[in-house]
Amino acid sequence: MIRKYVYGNPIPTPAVVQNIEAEEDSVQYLTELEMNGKIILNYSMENDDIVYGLGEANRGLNKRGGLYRSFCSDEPNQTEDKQSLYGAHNFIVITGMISVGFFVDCASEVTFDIGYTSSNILNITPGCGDFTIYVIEGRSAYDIVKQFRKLIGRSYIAPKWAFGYQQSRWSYANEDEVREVVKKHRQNGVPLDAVYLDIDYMDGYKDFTVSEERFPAFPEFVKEMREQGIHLVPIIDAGVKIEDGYPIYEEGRQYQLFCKRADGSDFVAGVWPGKTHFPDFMNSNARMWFGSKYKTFIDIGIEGFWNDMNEPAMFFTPEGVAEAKQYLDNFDFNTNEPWKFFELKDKLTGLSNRMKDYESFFHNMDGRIVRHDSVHNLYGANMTRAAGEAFEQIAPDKRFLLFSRSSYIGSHRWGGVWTGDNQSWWSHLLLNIKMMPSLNMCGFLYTGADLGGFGCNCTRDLLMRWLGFGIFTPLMRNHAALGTRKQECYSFGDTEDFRSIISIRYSLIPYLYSEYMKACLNDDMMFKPLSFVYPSDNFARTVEDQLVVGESIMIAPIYEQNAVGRYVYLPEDMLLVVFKSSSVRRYQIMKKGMHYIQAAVNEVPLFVLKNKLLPLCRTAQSTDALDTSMFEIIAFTDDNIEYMMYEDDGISKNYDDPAHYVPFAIKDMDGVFGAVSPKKIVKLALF
Ligand code: MIG
Repeated sequence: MIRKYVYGNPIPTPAVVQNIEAEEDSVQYLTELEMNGKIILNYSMENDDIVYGLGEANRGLNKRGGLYRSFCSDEPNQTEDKQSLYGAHNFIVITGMISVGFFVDCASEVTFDIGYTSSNILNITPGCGDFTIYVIEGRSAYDIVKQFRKLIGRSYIAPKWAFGYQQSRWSYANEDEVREVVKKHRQNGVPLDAVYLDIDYMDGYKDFTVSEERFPAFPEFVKEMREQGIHLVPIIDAGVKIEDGYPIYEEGRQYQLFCKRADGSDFVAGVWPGKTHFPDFMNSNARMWFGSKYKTFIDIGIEGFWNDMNEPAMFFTPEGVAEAKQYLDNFDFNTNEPWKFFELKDKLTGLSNRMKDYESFFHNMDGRIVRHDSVHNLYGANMTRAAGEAFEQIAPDKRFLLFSRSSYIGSHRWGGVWTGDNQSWWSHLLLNIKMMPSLNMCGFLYTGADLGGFGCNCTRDLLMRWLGFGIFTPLMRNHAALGTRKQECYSFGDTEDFRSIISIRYSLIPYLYSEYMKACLNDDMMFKPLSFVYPSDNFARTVEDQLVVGESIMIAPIYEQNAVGRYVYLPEDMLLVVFKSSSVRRYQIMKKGMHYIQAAVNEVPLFVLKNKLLPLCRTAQSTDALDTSMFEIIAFTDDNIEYMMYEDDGISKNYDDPAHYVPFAIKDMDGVFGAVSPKKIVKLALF
């Protein structure tokens, strides 16, 4: 049951697809308070209520005890105290004696004080008086999530090749560096499907251009890479360089498609290209115009993009610099107030992403002029939408890879997200694990983190453990920042262990892709907290570092340095499978309860659920080369069971064809259990 309540005159967002009549009476479950002219929606939590949600947010799976501010932010230093990351996903579910969900559809900032100020008090404070709130009742947290997912519509569906391993770095400087990356993977037998082009492929950081010097024959190069099973994925930044003669700048100016200052002039911010204008993604003409530019790359065979800097991130504005300069000019070095030093420092370090700058430019939302801060959280989402809608025009029957840094619920229908600038820290591997189900709750299914960590120098053991988790995430991309140690898996000496781990991924792709597709098509989650699958198990409710992935497996990733194993809680009997490589494994049936399991740094454990079946194919060097006519089956059962595998060509869009469902079954055939399927079953490991 979903009820809708409207406050003031909300700015439309793309979040919701169902038409629900607004209620006349006051909101259920929440008490309205007012402080400093703002409405606070207040809820009293029970001691053992769990609060799930908030998508891409910091801290645990249970969000209690924290203060979160939905305000899309370029936050490269994601320490535990940070309240805002790149997305604004205002959906939470409270579950305990009763379960209830709230979605605050609000284009400006929203804060969630979830027992931070007072342990049992939840306060939701929208930044303005104009918003819509949806109250969702259901039998359980999972039931509420499923209703919510129907409300916000079917998630974006990635092509199957995007389930391959992907390598990125800021930046591979030219053709030869990219060739080298591909060659080293292939030579070492490490599977690979994509290489990313970060900002330096462009000519002067100008969107939709390619540097002649670095990539002198780009269309031919794209082809050359495709012939080796590699997709090139270029980055697209939000800001458009101000440069006479650059067509995108000229057109944007001519047709008034950039964000404007109060005086009507185009707003200016300093980003990678130097001075830039921001396309007005809140405007449908601007979206159409910017979106059409992706065609330049699509025409030469590019099939995937990542959209960056779309919070939007700004290094500085001319106004900000002028203010700082004035402050410096007036600074009294003879001051006997030494704390003035900190003010001075803040003036300079605070030049980026200043609130004052976000309050100084305007959008033209198809006739309605709005100040940026009132729609801040929709900017990146509408950049994703611009690209997604353009792809539908350019090649209506084809899927593209698309993911964004900034997002809002609603943009999950046009693209995925990556979780931005994490660090090569063990704690960020754990954060990656905890974020996956939260992102799934909010509709973001094609998602993943920078494996190995973006900032800081990665180590061999960290990368290996991180990949040991990353082999399960739809986006499996190793990415690292400029200036950090090389992070490709051949950069740490012997590559054999990396080859083994990444090979496991490829043998899992038919299962992972199938579970991903079913989650997309049924508005479901691919990564679930244990409590969603074992709702009556009280201990399972408290487990945050084990996840159920699809219908057949539970994972318990190892995320501690030097660990040779970990404690795992089993809510029922399960089959432990420790992968040493895609084909070398050891098995152990384990009883419900707490266990210590061992898995060396080059091994990956997973658990097959009772009466479930896991299909594995033979590994390959790229998704193109996967042979899905033959399967090995691992099953944990003493009964007849079935698994429905979703399989399609991975690129076209006729998702609902029943021919895409391939049954696998374990059956009693004259007193002997065996596996049957239209596919060839080459091996059966039945427990
Ligand atoms: O200011 O394009 O999050 O993945 O490598 C940094 C360079 C801009 C931030 C992205 C990161 C990317 C980097 N970008």
